[in-house]
Amino acid sequence: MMSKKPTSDKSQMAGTDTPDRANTNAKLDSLEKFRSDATGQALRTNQGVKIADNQNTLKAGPRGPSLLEDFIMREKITHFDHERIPERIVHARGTGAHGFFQAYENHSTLTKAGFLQDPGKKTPVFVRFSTVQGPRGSGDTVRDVRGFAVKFFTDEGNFDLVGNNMPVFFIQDAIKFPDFVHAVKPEPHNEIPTGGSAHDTFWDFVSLVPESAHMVIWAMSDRAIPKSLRSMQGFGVHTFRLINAEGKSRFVKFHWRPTAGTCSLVWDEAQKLAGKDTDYHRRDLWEAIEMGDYPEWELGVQIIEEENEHDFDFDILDPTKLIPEEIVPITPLGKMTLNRNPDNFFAETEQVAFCPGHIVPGIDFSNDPLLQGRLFSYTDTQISRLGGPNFHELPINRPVAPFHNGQRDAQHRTVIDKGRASYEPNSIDGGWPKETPPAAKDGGFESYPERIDANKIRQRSESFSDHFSQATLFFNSMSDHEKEHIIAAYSFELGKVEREFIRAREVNEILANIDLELAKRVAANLGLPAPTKGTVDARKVSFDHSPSLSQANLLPENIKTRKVAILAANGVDGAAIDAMKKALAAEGAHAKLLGPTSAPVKTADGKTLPVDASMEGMPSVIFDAVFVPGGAASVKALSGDGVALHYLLEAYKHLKAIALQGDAKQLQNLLKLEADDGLLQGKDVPALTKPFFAAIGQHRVWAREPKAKAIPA
Ligand code: HDD
Repeated sequence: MMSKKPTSDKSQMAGTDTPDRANTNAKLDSLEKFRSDATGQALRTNQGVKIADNQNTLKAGPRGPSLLEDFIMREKITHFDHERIPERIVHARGTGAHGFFQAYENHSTLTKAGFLQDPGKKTPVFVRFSTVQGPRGSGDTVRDVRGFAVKFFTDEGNFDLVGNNMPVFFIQDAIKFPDFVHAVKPEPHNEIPTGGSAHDTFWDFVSLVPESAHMVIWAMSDRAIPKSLRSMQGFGVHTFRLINAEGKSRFVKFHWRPTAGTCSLVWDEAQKLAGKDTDYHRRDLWEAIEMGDYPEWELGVQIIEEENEHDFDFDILDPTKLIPEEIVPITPLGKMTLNRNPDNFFAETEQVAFCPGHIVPGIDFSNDPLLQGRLFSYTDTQISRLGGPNFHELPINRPVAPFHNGQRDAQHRTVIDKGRASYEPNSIDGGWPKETPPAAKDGGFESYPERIDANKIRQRSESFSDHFSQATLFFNSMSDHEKEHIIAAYSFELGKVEREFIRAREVNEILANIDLELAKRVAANLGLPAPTKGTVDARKVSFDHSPSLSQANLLPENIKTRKVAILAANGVDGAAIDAMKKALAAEGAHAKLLGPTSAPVKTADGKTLPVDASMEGMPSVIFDAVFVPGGAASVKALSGDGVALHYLLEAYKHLKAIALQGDAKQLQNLLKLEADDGLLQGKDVPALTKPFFAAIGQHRVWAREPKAKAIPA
């Protein structure tokens, strides 16, 4: 038998195609294009066979049994049967968007990371926001931490900044993560509650684990019910390192600050939204991008020189601690803009795979024990979630930096690897691909050569032992209304806990160590004896107030993208609607006209106005403010319409700005509502706009809150 002639080594070298291979590759490229647009294309099987009948299974006669032979039906059903992949063990509910990041200036003194050097360069990003506790189909507005994960597709490889909307975490060591997650997830016997932490196992765990105290008070604050994903801050949480071309390392904490300001829903609104619009946050982000209201965040860092590592009252490696901005201000690095919605939720948002271990030269890890554990967990979880180690080949995960290495095969390999040498060193493929030594620019990744001289032990550092000072700092830094919300949230959540000893432990052993007044108020709401002192000695800390932690100090500078409902019925003053719409548009805000039904309304001067929705279709909870124009007949109709009256009462209860023009002032009397800075009457629109917009700019009329409590929910 004649032996087959060996193919020449040269023809197998990466990048050198045989004619056959070039042909196959060209075909694959055009296939990819073909698949992305079905216009004018025939329906086919996955094997490319054209389908003649997509309505009927192959059967033995029109009334006979189905035939196993039907490869078209079997292929379709088999594929369908496997459409779902495991959801993320945490952060299952999420939504994503594309955009770009641009540095403000050259940050080479701080880092050699390429994407932070050139202010003219736009680095593509993909962001996924998420809740933590609930499954994929759970509500958006539940009380929970929000994930804030950003994948930077830099020229030097992918950098994932996988953070949250809170700057600290529940635990200090990754080995506790499964315990924490088991406790916060729905209870194992009945899988209740979906999406929230108001249940025994969560409070059992956190009341036994004082290191969680700081993060839990964040979770009981308004930060856990953000108004929108666009109005959340983001935090890298851990301390990282930035390293410049000279090899100088500095510690940093990453911060994202939204240009839209940081604000939240009120609790009753959040609960109602969970039912009235489960997709509220997802929809808001999607619509903002579609309308061209591109959300923006500034990326900044708090910088700590190596020599200052031990200058604080806490350990900067402890992820349950933040560094107050008043001590270390934020240095802005650049801006991220989200400007494109995904084409396909599954392919992009569901299949995106983040990992804190995805970093680029110029960035490095610290020894935070939570971060160190995360470096393992994320890649590991993708292997079961995305079905194997080739998830980096999925289009949404592929780096823009071209790469070659000796990794081969495994499930779902899509790259057709060329060449014979899948090992290094080699002499067959010219020795390629080869290592790149570290360098100031375009060098290989090099870990910071931190000196470590230690015993191998399982031990929590003594410097991690103060669990309450920063929880107290957070509570002290809140405005009065934020403090009230925190007290209400603890009372609500603990009120759902069945076991009284868990409630009591949280009050006496956690809250009393944060703030005695907080503990007493919550105890009173739960019918528990008031604690008289904490169980641990208060530490002396040098810092006990940080105004930058209060959302009262994080308001936006304008009312851009705010949404205003205009309520109208037949006989409405059409000119007032036009004037208000124009005035809002000039500020970049949006108005929707709502009628008693989805049918158009007639203005007093006989024009027909199409409405955007009925009042039930777009409830008050999805708006920032309400405007009711005059027009005697319209106001009369609204006065007798329970939905319209409830609309106004609900907006009032949720502390929103309400402007009543002309005859609409009667509604205020009818509903017996007291005027305040946000409940305004005016003869015409120009008289109303200034105070109305000022009230919208304040986000909520907090001074109204005590009165609004008397309004039925
Ligand atoms: Fe995590 C997902 C954020 C601690 C293990 N985490 C996940 C996501 C975010 C975070 C935003 C969703 C990413 C996406 O949208 O796909 N996680 C954090 C933050 C933490 C943190 C800010 C603490 C500072 N996580 C943490 C620890 C572990 C994990 C300590 C395990 C030891 N996290 C995971 C995970 C997930 C995940 C199980 C689930 C899905 C995934 O990774 O891709 O591996």
